[in-house]
Amino acid sequence: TTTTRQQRTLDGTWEFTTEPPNTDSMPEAFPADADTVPVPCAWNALPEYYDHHGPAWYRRTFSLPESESVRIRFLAVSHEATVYLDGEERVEHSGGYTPFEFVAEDLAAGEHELVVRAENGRSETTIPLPETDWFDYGGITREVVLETVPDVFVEGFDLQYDLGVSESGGGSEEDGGETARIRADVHVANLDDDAERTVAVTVGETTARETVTVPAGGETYGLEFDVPSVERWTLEEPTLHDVHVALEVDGEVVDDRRDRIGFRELAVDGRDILLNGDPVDLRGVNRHEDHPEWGPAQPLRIMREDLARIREAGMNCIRGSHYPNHPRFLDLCDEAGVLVIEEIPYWHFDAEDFAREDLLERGVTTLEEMISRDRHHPSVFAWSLTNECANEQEGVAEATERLAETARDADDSRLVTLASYNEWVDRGEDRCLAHCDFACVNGYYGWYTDERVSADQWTGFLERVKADHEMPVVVSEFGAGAVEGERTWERGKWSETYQTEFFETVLPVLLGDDELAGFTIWQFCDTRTSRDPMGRPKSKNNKGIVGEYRRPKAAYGTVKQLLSGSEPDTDADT
Ligand code: ADA
Repeated sequence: TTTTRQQRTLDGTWEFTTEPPNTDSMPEAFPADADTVPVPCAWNALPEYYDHHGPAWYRRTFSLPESESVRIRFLAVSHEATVYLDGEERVEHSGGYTPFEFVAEDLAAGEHELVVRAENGRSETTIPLPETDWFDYGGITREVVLETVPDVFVEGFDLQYDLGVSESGGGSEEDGGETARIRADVHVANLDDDAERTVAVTVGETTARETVTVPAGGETYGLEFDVPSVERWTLEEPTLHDVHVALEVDGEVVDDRRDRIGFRELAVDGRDILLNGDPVDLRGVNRHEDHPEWGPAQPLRIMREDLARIREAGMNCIRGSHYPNHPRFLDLCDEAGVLVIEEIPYWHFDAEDFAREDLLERGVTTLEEMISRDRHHPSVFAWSLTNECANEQEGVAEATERLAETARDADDSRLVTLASYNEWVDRGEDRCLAHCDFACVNGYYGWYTDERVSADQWTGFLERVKADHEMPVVVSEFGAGAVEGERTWERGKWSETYQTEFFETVLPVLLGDDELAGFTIWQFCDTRTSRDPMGRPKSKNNKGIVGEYRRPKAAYGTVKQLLSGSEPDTDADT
């Protein structure tokens, strides 16, 4: 992310204790007999702390060779975090899936102490709420990055673009590529007095510069310029362009940040989701960040392997249920040409929850944090606001509208959606989808019903959804639980054989409906549920088409075969 700053991750061994003398403020002295745990890691993935819910304390030191200002960024701490540097509280954060940071000015040379209070207990004011069908892992679950910063530095930047227009009116595919009209908002921080800097933004081979006087405290600068001959990001050719934002003095780069971007356009038209102007058939899966060994703190190898298996099955889309995934996973999706729906953990909120102004404020903040972190990933094509909330209630619709406006204000280049549930969709009572560009609907016919799965249940459901919602429709969840290895002649509930029958019945209906914009299967792998096991064998949500260790279930082969037997009717990726 930078070429100029000294940067290191504070991964490795941290001291750890779940029994501090005082749970609300920093312990005077860290217990001498404190345990140690690895970072990043979820403590509930360790046998000793498998069931620990509540606060826990982390401590480590780091050294600076000379006096410097440092920026310390936490990619994720689950779920609430308070960070102390040398005994002084520096930052508090709520929400286990979005990053936060602080800058410590002019730290002295020598050793410094970092202490983190993490809390995975949930309450009526946390997002998610206490009850979810995924486990409330606690801890420093993603990397902690420490970097030195000069007095004047790039705090961040937001890039937006329009394709096909240039100031001279030129730019077309015939000319060998389109022109991208860039608008870069560069946020520059200044820890000292007014300072002159040249802000330089480079996209691909094109650089725009502006020399400015940055006032104390900082300022945001908007640069607009054209990049000629860009290639679009498509599913088949997911072209990425480097972005480099630098501050220069006398032509020398004194600070910088880097990222990547992909150029593509999203829209909806009738029942279609359009990628670069062409309808795209979404064929995807829901993926939780979970693994028996690591919980949500997944090594790169697992991310790569999951993505490979998903693509191998013929899928082009992932719903990051139900929270922002690790940004590295999104990087992999950018590179692979896989589309992603990103969601905030508004899971099963009822009307009372939506009525709480403090909770809604938190929801707005979480949504803004997710968009700010991920706005440059071309793979992310939709922001999802909620999952199976009380969408039939009026107050819920108003609050959902506020979330939708937040998403559109922050980023109008992507689509907005939410996942509704078959119950109120069936009754025609969903008041929230009206605020979206396309509908996601979760359906559990053939699972949470007494009847076995049948094609009729699904054709009827699709007809009802389409009759009520004049927009593209994605079936965002459907599936059946199967305990790995359970194969039975009678195809009973919880068997791999019933799960196979389920997909053999439902997938042809979904694939055969030309009006459907797509689907995402529930779910990729088996995952740990919350403490209340919801009557689920092994306290897992067993609807994975692969097991918790990613061994294929029979359904994986069935899905792969059904998807390979029918090509998507899209030319979006050509
Ligand atoms: C819901 C929910 C998922 C999961 C699923 C299930 O649709 O959105 O998180 O709990 O049901 O397996 O029942």
